[in-house]
Formats: sequence, structure tokens, C-alpha cells
Amino acid sequence: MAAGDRADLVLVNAGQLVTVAGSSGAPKRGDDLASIGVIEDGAVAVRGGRITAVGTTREVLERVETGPSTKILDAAGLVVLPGLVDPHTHLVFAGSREDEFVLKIQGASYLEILKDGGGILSTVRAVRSASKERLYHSARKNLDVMLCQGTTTAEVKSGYGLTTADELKMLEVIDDLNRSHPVDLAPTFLGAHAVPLEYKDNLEGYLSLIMDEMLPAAAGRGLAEFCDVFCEEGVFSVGQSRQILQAAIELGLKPKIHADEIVSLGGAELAAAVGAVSADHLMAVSDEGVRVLARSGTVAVLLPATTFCLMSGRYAPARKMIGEGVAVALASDFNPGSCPVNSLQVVMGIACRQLKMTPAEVISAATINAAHAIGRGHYIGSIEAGKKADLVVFDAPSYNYLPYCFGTNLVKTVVKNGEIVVGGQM
Ligand code: IZC
Ligand code: ZN
Repeated sequence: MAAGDRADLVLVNAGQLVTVAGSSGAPKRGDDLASIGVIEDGAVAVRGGRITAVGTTREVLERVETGPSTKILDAAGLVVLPGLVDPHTHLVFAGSREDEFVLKIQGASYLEILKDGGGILSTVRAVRSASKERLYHSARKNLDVMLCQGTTTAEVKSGYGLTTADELKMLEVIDDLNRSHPVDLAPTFLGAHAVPLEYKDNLEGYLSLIMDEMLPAAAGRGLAEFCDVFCEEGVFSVGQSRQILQAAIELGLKPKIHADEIVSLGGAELAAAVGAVSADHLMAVSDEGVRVLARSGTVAVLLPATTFCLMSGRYAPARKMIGEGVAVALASDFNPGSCPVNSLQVVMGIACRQLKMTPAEVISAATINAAHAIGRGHYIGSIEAGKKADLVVFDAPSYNYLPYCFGTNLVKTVVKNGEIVVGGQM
């Protein structure tokens, strides 16, 4: 074997190497969600940012060539997972909403706060008056935290600009971050996040602005891969959401929906009908919505940290969904209002306790199924030869320990594209 074929990095001796492999290009459903391909005394070889071999330490060391330039990571007694994938975030924002948090403790609802010009609309005011540089730096700080917590790929939405210029400003910030930060970002246009106050009495006018101006500009400049809509009572109806998503599909964007978060409107059914990549939230999904999702290719992205922060007590019916064969993923929903949580470790801890998902299920949901929720299941989300070398090493005796002991950061080392980007002293 030529020196050029030598491994750049070999991770060896992992107590548990959780590969999440073997779903043959599709998201995991039903019982398969819990099959996560654990290899004891596991090893992974990496070359050119890609995984080249996976197996026990003995198998991998027999199979790959190493040399003086090969880095060896000893993961003895540690748990190794694929890089975590966060398929729903509102990472780019300005300001904070702790006053809204106090109102919610005192009984105000999320939709009431929004109706009074607060909530999303207060973040819109802050984002409109923020420079691109300020948005970039505050998002970057949060992205650093996410990476340290094990997230190696994240979806990020616009939606706090709500003018063409401010939506493009947000998408440009996402693009700049994507080019300059180790975490890979999937950009989503969310002009239909709320109706801005200046269009309060002219909803049709705002829909036209989205479809005739914002969407063509975002798609034309290649700044968005997905288009999302906040389909919710008092925000955008099912009919309006369908119109926007159809316009987006015609421009080559892939649809996503904030579906049935607070009120059961039929967002899940719409997601399946338009072939959405994902339907997100689903706390109020109907029985029919669950049935339709199970028969569709749409991934259900559940955001239990949001339910926790909204203090609603009404969690998405995850067990029913898994039982009926819906492809379930997990995400943080990181945003300054309904969920100021950006750690997928915390989300996984809440998912076990409130959605009654097992640790094995939440691991699949935050890796391979999350990757499918942003159309990237073919090259991230599991530890398999040919995939990107995105790995997270946790200081934990077993994978069950990860969601069990939540609230502190258990990440010891993060490997992104084959490079050690967090930690490294093992
Ligand atoms: O800023 O409140 N649900 N959009 C829809 C959000 C939550 C983000 C926010
Ligand atoms: Zn959201």
C-alpha cells in the first residue's frame, strides 16, 4: 500500500462504538430505530476526511496501513457516536426573550404573546436593527457551544427578518458561518415565520412578497436549500402554507413544515401531501396525521426541549408514531423564545423521560434519522465506510449513560471531517 493510502487517523479501543449502521439509505422506523450497531472494543479508520474502515480494534488495525503521520486516538472506556445532527434550529438571531419566559411562568401562552406583537416579532425587531457582523458573531458563539456538545451538522433557518433585505441578510450570515465554521449547516428560508406588523392588515400582500420576491431571491442566489412555513393558528393556514411550499418547490427548494405544534391544523397531512422532507414539532398531531406520516417519506422531527420550555405538558406522541412506523428524528429547535436550549444531549435526556424513547432510539433519532430530515442520510449520521468522518467521543461507560446523565457536557473529543476540532487529549 502506498504512503498515500495510509490512514490519517485511527480511533481505537472504544468501549462502545455505536455505528447506527445498516439502515440501507432510509431512515429507521419501528423496532429498527433501536438497532444501533454497537461494536465493543471498536475502531474507526479515517483518510481524507472520510471513514475507510470500521470494526473491532483488531480488525481495523489488520486492515489499514498506518505510518508515522497517522494520528491514533485511544478511546478506551469511552463511548463513540456518529457526529450528532440537529435538523431544526433558529441559530441566527439577536437579543433575548427572558421577559417572555417570565410571562409564560405567569400563565401567558406563546400564541398570545405573538399576537400582542411580542415573541417572534420582538426578535424580528432586534434582527432588523442588527448588522450582519453582529448576527454572525453571536451565532458563531452559539455554534461553538453546539460543536462542543457534539453537534457536527445543523439546519439553520432565516425567519427573523421578514423583509427581503433582512431575510437575505440572515441567509448570508448562515452562508458565511457555513464557510468559516467546522459545523456544516443546511440553510432554510423561513420568510413565512410570522406576519410582520407592517402587513398585519394585508396578509395577501405579505404572501405575494414571499412568493414573488423573497423566494426567487433566496433560491436564485443559492442561499437556501429548504423552505419552511410556520403553519399554525393565527400565523399561516394550511392553504397558505401549501401555496408557499408549492412556489418553493417550483424554485427547486425542498419543503419543511412547522406542523401541528400548538393547534391540530393538519400540518402533518400537508407535509405528506407536498412530499416534505420533514414535519416538525407535531405535539398536536392528529391520529390521521400520524397514519399519513407513517406511509410517507417525510421524517417527523420532534422537539421535546421546546415542549419542556413552553411548559405545556403536551409532548408529541412519539411512542404512537414509532409504533405506527413513522420515521422519528430529534432536534433542539434552538431559538431565543420557545427553546433557548442548543444541546442535543439535553434534548436526548428529555426525549427519554418525556417521549418515553429508549437511549438506543434517541441515538438513532439524533444521528441517522436527523440526517435524513435534512436530506443528508447518504453521507452523514452513521459510522460507515465512505461516510464523512464526523465522530463524537463521550466520557461515559455505556450509551445508556448518555441520556441518563444529562445536564453536563459528556463530550470529550469531536472529530469533524477527520480532524480533531474539540478536545483531543485522550
Ligand atoms: O422565535 O419563537 N415556534 N418559531 C415557531 C419559533 C417557535 C421560534 C421563536
Ligand atoms: Zn422552529
